[in-house]
Amino acid sequence: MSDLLRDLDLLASPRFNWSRAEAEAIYTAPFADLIFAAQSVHRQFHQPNAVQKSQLLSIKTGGCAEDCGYCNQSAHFDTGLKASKLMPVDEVLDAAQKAKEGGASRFCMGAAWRSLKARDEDAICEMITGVKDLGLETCMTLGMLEDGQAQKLKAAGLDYYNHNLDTSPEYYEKVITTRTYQDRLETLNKVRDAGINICCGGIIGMGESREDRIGLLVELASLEPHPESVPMNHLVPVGGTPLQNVEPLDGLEFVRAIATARLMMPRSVVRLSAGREGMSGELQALCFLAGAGSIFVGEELLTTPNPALREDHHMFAQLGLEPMAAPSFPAE
Ligand code: SAM
Ligand code: DTB
Ligand code: SF4
Repeated sequence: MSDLLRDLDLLASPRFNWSRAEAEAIYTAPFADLIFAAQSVHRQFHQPNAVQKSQLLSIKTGGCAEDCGYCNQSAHFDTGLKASKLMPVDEVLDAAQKAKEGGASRFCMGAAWRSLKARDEDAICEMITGVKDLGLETCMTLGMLEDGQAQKLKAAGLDYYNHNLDTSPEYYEKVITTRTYQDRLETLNKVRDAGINICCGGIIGMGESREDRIGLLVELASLEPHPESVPMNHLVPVGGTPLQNVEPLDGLEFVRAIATARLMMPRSVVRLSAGREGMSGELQALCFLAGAGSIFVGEELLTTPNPALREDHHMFAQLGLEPMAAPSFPAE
């Protein structure tokens, strides 16, 4: 067993100075050693049989100025998606109410924007306050933020801001050319400074190398403090995007990435995010064993399909999982 995996007490204290060699030693460990260590650390800080449920809504769909090579919503690619304007606040609140009735405890609203414009701030803040008043946690993902905008979102009641690093710095420029890694880090700093919880993760299965996956995990674990929420998305291949025909990834690579995230960021909630529609129940069970503590529920993610509620209900029953009422982030 790798020395790094042997000392479970050491692994339980958050570190922000992981080297790629250390991350690689964890990621490539014998599978049973990796899962044993991930489960052991998971059980110190998280409920082993509870999974938090979030629901997504695309509040502004398509026509995005960015060229993210995986995305259904970029105006640079012809994916056949119909673009629409920002949704009216009352429709967003109706959808949030339904998400709550379906068992979600957090409502995540996503806009296909490069950045949040001043003219949309008031409507976005009304959505946040309205969703919060329904008794749901709130999450927004709106692209880059200018100085002062994060404070406005916080004042409206925003709990989480999602802004992903997506992949390693080297692979990033092969997938996205219209913004930089540094742009992402700057927005994350603004969110952190405003006192909003950070939801930051990436996408696995975009044709990146194992080293890129490890590079992403090192970048995420270098954020200090660690992101409270770390979404691990499996690429949902979308016709018309540059990544539509990417070679499918072995499912165990995804499980290794989740387990390594769990071990490098022990107190964060690691989220089994996009891509569940293409996964077997067994693969999802391995992701939970590896330390995933949260999923998206509802038949749609932002623009692509997600398993039906009844399928997830069945999976929870099979695995003896309970929905987590209030997601937790253990104090340092
Ligand atoms: N426009 C904002 C941004 O990029 O930050 C917010 C919305 S964007 C759709 C949110 C995240 O969804 C992306 O950062 C990416 O990680 C994920 N995502 C988008 N398309 C995906 C796909 N086809 N498969 C997996 N994840 C995807
Ligand atoms: C995240 O990391 N995954 C979610 C959420 N943050 C916004 C989005 C997944 C999108 C999957 C592709 C789609 O449905 O358009
Ligand atoms: Fe736009 Fe976000 Fe899609 Fe990139 S991931 S094209 S920024 S909606």
